[in-house]
Amino acid sequence: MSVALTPRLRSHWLDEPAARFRQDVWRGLKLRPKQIPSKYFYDAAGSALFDQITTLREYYLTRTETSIMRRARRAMAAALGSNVWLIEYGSGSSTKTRTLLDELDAPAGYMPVDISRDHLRESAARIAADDPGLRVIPVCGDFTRRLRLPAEHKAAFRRIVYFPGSTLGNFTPTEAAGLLRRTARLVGPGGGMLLGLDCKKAPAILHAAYNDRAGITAQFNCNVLARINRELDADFALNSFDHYAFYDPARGRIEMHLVSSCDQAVHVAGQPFTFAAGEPIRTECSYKYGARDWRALARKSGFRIERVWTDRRHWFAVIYMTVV
Ligand code: AVJ
Repeated sequence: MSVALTPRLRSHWLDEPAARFRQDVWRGLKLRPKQIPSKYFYDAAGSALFDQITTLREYYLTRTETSIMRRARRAMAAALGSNVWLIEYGSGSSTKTRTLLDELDAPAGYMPVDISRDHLRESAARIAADDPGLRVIPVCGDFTRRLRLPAEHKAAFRRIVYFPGSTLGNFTPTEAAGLLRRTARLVGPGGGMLLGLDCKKAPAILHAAYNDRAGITAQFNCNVLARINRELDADFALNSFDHYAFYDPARGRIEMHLVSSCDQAVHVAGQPFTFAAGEPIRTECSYKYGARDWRALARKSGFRIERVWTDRRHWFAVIYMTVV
């Protein structure tokens, strides 16, 4: 379905049916360990909590990436070239994007793709209002699946997928390679990808970033249960699940869990699920990348790395790659 907001701002809502959410939760709670896909964090409340996380002292990711974007925006714009169509995955509130869009030479258009509809609508409208010459086509959809994007970008000289925020970290290495291969096919020869990745670093720093003292990350984690209660007619007792997040240096990933504090039964859309005291639900994996990791990933998926921008401490990297 397309909704005309303004002639320049034609939105596409490729929403998943509510049945898919229920199916994913049922399926995940039957796995051992139990799991809930992390993309379901981002309802309105979850997106607001995530925005709050990005301002936390311990959560260095967003701040670091934003400063890399500010410092390197000229070089990035020069590398990307003129008349590009920018497609953004997981655009959220699009603050970093504006830094880039402002610097690009005569961009052909901007297509933000996000699963969180209200967030997307607001940020797309803001960008369109700020830049009256720019075509903005927001697409509400799930880029973890095969997406059929509206065709407008095909008219552009060059397509660039911007995937900031280390959101790729939520994919397993196999899934990440699959997503990049599909992206390479989407942008085609001469197209490119600008990818923001959180780097491997001392486990204590990573640990702190997912265990903030104010407890916002814990709220963000628990919010997915509140969402399931509300949208899937479930009865999770929110205060009987505890936030637990840790870094596994062998796998190079943060894992977030919600751990049941007692033996209990929960119903989700009529289906019962039992939890033993101490049993976890894994709600997120967040992979961290070293140079070797992103080189291997690019090679596997048909990209050539053109440039890498990073901060002084090498805590975060923004990688520009083109299709070979
Ligand atoms: C949006 C996936 C990059 O993994 O750091 C923040 C989400 N989870 N705090 C991340 C998140 C817990 C975030 N990403």
